Amino acid sequence: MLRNSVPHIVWRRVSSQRGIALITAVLITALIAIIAVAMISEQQLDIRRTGNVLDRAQAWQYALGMETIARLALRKDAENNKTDHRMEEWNKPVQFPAPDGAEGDMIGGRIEDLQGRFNLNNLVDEKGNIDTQQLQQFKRLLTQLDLSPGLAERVADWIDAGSTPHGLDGAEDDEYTRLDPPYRTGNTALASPSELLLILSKEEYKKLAEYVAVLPSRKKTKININTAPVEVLASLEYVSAADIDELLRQREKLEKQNNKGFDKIDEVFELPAFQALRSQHRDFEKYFRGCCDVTSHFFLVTVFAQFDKGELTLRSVIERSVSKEKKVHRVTTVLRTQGDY
Ligand SMILES: [Ca+2]
Ligand SMILES: [Ca+2]
Repeated sequence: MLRNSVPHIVWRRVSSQRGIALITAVLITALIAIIAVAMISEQQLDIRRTGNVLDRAQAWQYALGMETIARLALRKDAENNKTDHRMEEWNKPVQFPAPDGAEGDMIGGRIEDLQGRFNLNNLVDEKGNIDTQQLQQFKRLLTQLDLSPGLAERVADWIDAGSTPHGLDGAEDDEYTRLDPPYRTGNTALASPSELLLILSKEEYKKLAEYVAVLPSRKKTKININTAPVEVLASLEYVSAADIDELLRQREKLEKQNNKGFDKIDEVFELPAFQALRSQHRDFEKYFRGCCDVTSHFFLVTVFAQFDKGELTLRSVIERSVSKEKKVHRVTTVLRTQGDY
């Protein structure tokens, strides 16, 4: 009996060991499979991520290329003529399929004249003091847009060097440091109109944004009467709504019949309404010549680029200047942002 039972016990032990080995093998296989699946998923994510980064990099290069094309167009324009108006080539938006891109990949852009807008940095002079004439003009623009004229004082206080609130509606550090989170006024020129979000409400900013610019110029910049919208033109001093209507009618006539704008400021004074203004107000002509022009030096280039899953919007402020010898036109990018201008 004893002799016979020994192989049986050995066989049972061997059989149970084989069972454990089998389960272990199955477990290891399952584990390897899980790890392999996890590795493949991670790898696919990496490939996707890298693809997105490459698509975005490609879109960025396209956008920079478009910005360069815009700069060249602006330089060519300056070499060809001395005025800037809405019928010119640079004012036509462009859009075309991305070269070497897949279906749906595209690139587009447009150039806007920033001197058709009110320059917020004009509110303060080179010494850091508020320019009251510009402040009044900004108040009139705000009124045109159904916004409180008092906002002008808040913006001027943000830019001016002083720390005493201007007028009844001004605001300096005292007000902003009480906010949560607290912050302080810039007390210097604005770098972008989106800084207004620290001073105004979102709704106020949205209403105002397309009518204002922030130009990096030490000198007071002028408004281009060939490109400015009615709201900006109506913010000028002395003029009535009827005067601006007459100016705009003449501008439209020049655009439609002659494919151009005003060649000189003098042409405006030939309009009956402006002849009357000149005889009614002794300072009018000097004032108008001092703040209006028919040419521009600052432009906003907005580029949209889409390359597969990478897409972006690039906004660049371009300054166009002429060398002292008045021979070389310099066109430089002074600000580049992928957010709001
Ligand atoms: Ca031009
Ligand atoms: Ca201030």
